[in-house]
Amino acid sequence: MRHSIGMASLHQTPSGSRLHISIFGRRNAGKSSLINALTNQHAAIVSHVPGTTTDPVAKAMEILPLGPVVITDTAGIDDADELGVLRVEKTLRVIDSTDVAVLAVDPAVLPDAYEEELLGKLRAGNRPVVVAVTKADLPVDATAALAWARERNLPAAHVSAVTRHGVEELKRLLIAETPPDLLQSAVLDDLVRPGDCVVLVTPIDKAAPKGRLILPQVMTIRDALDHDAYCLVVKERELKFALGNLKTKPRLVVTDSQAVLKAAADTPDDIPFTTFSILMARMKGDLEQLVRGVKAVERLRPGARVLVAEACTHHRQADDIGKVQIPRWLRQQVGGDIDFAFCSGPEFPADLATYDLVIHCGACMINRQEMLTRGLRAHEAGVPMVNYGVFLSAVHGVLERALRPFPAAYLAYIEEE
Ligand SMILES: Nc1nc2c(ncn2[C@@H]2O[C@H](COP(=O)(O)OP(=O)(O)O)[C@@H](O)[C@H]2O)c(=O)[nH]1
Ligand code: SF4
Ligand SMILES: [Mg+2]
Repeated sequence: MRHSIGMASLHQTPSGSRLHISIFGRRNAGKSSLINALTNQHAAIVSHVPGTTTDPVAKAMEILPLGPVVITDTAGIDDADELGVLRVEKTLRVIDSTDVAVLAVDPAVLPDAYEEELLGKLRAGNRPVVVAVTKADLPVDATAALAWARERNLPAAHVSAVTRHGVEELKRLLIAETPPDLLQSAVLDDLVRPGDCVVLVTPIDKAAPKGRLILPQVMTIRDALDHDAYCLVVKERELKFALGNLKTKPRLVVTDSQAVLKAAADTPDDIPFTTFSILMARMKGDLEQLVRGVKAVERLRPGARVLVAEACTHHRQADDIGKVQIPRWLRQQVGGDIDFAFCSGPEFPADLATYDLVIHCGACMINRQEMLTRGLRAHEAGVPMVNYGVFLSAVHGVLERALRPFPAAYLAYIEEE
C-alpha cells in the first residue's frame, strides 16, 4: 500500500509548514511582551517576576501579514542558576528549529558576552537575526543598543510593546530577512486534508491556451496531490452532473473567474467554494488586507488618486486588464473620473501616502516576500491595497461566497468599518 492516510497525516505535522520564529534575549528584555505585540494576542505570559516562563515555549499562531508561524519564547535559557551544559543544550535545540531569530535587547541593559555567544551560535547555524531594541516608550537612550546591532550588520527596529511603535517595522525586517522559500505557502494549505476530493472548474473557451491548462490550475492539481487529496477537473457545463455523481461531498470547489457565476449556482451552498484568483491572492499576499482594500473601493469618490501596480512589464494587449479594464470598472463603481497612476516592474513608488488606493496585479512573477513587503508599505502609509483577483470577484458579486473558506478574511469582509 503506497498511500497510508495515517502515515500521511503523521508526515504533515501542523507546524511543519509554518515559519518558526524564536525570540531570544535575557530575562526582562521584553520577549513575552514583544510576542504579544506581534500577534495582538495575549498568548505569551508577561510577568514582572524574572523567569516566570522557564522553558522554551513554542506556540502556533498567526502573525499578519506573515501568516501562520510558530513562535518560541526562549524564556529561561539565560538562567544563571541552570547548569551551563543544560542551558547550551536548550539553546542549540531551539536554534535547530529556528527559521528567523529575534534578539530582544533592553536599551538599558547593553548586550555583552551573553548576546555575543548567542549571536555566534545563530550565525554558525546560518540563521537570520533581527534585533528588537525594546521599550521604545521609555525615556531611555537606545543609541548604544542600536549601534551595537549596526556594527554587527544586524537589522534592528526600536519597538514598544506598549504603544506598538516600531512593530510594523519589525515585521517588515522579519519578512525581508526570511529566506523566500520559507515564506512561500502552498495553494491549498489549511484547506484540504489527506483523502479529500477537490473539484476544479476550468472553462475551455477561446481564451484558454491550446492543449494545456494554465499555471494556477496546474499548481492547484499538484498541490492537491502533495496534500494526499485527489482532484476532479471539469468544465463548468459538467460541474452539476459531476457533483451529483460523487458519493461524498468534495472538500472544496475551485473555479476559474470566467465561469464563476455558473459554478457558484451549480455548487450546493454547503460545499466550500472559491476561485483560483482568491487562492493565488492568499498564496502571494495578505488576503485580509486585500479584502479590506476592496471595501475601500466603496468609499472612493470621483477625483480619487489610484495607483495601478503591476509587478512585471508583460506585453500589453489592446484590452489590457491593468491599463483598460480595471480603470473602466473602477470608474463605473465610483461613478466619476479617477486620477490613475501606473507603475510596473520592480519600481514601486516611495510616496504611497499620496494615493487613496493601490490596486495590484496578481503578482505571479514576484514572490510572496516581495508582495508582503509591498503590502506592509501600503499599510504603513495608511493606503488600502487590493489586487485584481479580489477586486474582480467583488465586481462579479461572488466575493462573499468565495471568501467563506477563509475565516479571517471573511470576517474582515463582513465586519462593519
Ligand atoms: N514600558 C515598557 N515596558 C515594557 C515593554 N516591554 C516589556 N516591558 C516590561 O518589561 C518587563 C519584562 O517584560 P517581559 O516581556 O516579561 O520580558 P521577558 O522576560 O523578556 O519575557 C515587564 O515588566 C514588562 O511590562 C515596553 O515596550 N514598554
Ligand atoms: S499578474 Fe503576473 S504577468 Fe501580470 S503584471 Fe503581475 S506579475 Fe506580470
Ligand atoms: Mg517572558
